[in-house]
Parts: sequence; C-alpha cells; structure tokens
Amino acid sequence: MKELYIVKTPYVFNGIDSKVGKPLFAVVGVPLDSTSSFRPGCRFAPLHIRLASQSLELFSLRSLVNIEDVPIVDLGDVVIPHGDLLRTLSIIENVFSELIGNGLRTIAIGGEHTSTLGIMKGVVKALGSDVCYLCFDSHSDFRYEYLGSKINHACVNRRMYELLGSGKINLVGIRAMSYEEYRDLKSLSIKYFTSTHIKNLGFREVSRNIVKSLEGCSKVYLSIDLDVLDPAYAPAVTTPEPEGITPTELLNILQMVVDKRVVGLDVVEVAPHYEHSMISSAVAAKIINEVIGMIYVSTTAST
Ligand SMILES: [Mn+2]
Repeated sequence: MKELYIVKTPYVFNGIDSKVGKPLFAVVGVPLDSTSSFRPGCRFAPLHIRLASQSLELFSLRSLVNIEDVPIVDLGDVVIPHGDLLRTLSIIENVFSELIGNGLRTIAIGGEHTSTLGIMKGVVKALGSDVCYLCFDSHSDFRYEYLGSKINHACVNRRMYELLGSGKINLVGIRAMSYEEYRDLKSLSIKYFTSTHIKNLGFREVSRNIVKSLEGCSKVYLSIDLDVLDPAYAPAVTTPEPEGITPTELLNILQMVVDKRVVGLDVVEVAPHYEHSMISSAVAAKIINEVIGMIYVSTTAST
C-alpha cells in the first residue's frame, strides 16, 4: 500500500542509500502542514532537513556507530492531500502501520506535530497499544480542544493519552501550557519534566527519572518537537518558545534513555523559511542520525 502514498524526493537522507542488507530503518517525510496556528511552512521541512543532512559527518562520536554502515532506506515523502486532515491522518496511519508491521523502525521527518497522531495509530495497529510515548516538546500540546478542533498540533498529546493511557505518556522539556492543561496534566497524573527541571537538576537526574518511568515499557515511540530546543539553537520552528534546552542537553538525555525498544522516531515542527542559516534543519538532521546510532548500538549489543 505504501507505494501508492509515498513519492520520491530530490534528496535522500544523508545523501546515501544504504547498500547494507535488509533495512532496519525507514526514513519517511511527512510534510503535513494543515493546522499550524502561528507560523506555517513545515511542509518544507523534509526537503530542508534532507538537504542539511548532506553536509553531516556520518560517524557518531556518541554511539561510535558509522551511520553509513547502518541499513537505512529513505522511501520518500507521504503524499498529503492538503486540506483533508482526516484522510491525511488515515494515509499516514496506513503507511506507518505497514512499515512498522514489516519490522522496520521508522524515522519520520515532519511536518507538524499532528503527524504523530497518525503515526501512533499506525504503531498501535501494527504492534498493539503496549507502547510508551516519550515526547520532547516545549508545549504540553495537551488541550482537550483548540479553536473548536480536537485534531491539531495543540491537542496531539491529549489524543495520545486517550490512545495509550496516562502511565505511558512522558513529556520532556515542557515550558508552555495553559492553566487548563496544567490542571489536567496534574489530575491525570501525566509524567512531565520541564526545561527548568533539566537546567536545575541536570540531564543525568532527569534521564534517570525518565529511564525509571520507561521501566515497564516493552516498546517506546519517540517524538521530538524541535521547539523543545531554545530558539537560539532552533529558530525555524512554527511556534518558538523561550527558555529551552540546548542540543547537547537533548542529546545527553537521549543517550541515556534511547535503546532498542524505540520502534520509531519523529522530528516535527521545523518551518525552514524562518531562517537563512539552516541551523534548525541541521540540528534536526543531526538529532536523527544520533538517535539512529543510539538505537543501532543497542540493537547490535545483544546480538
Ligand atoms: Mn508540539
């Protein structure tokens, strides 16, 4: 089915198509850009992040993995019928359930955060609902509804809670929410760590807490809204939010919490036209490669 809904793109991620055996990772662009409430434009992120990836070194000093040796295939972009959000989400769900059902770990390049809802429905369809959700974001995205709609970037984590249940939701780097979201996060016992927790407690302490929280999880889905970073490091996002963490803090945490249980990753909300320097796309591409290295080293360690 995926052949019907994926189109080839001008660049492949990292500029290489892996020739090494059966792919373990599938890169898919998801240029969804339908509900952005502030700055639209993240439909262009898959193109720019792939372009920025061409210049990266592919040996990771964190995981000591040479990404060139990892079996990765870049399939292209999901075809988005802009303006028809429900059909779009159902296409995303079908594409990702097929890929994940075939044993691939998916790397989704968003697109707005709403993409994650379609992807997670695909994950649940393929693997069942015994999946924990680990989300790095500046916003809690936990509104019950926003501007009269229940399906948009501001409600995505609320829908995730409804899909998976409270014990499986972990939000990290949060620093922007409405009073109602705060009240609901507390009353529903959703685990969250703010950017101030990370700054004050340090990445090790927060990572230990995340590891503990993921202890009972057999599978983990990882969603990274790039606005979790401070706008100084990632200015080209749809909704920049001050007081964020650094790329090093993010990668340090990921290095302590990512292992082979991670079945998929997305990096969302980059809107590349709000910068001229390409730094947001570059850091997004770097994060993707580092996470691939972390998962890969964990996969190979036990075999
Ligand atoms: Mn978000």
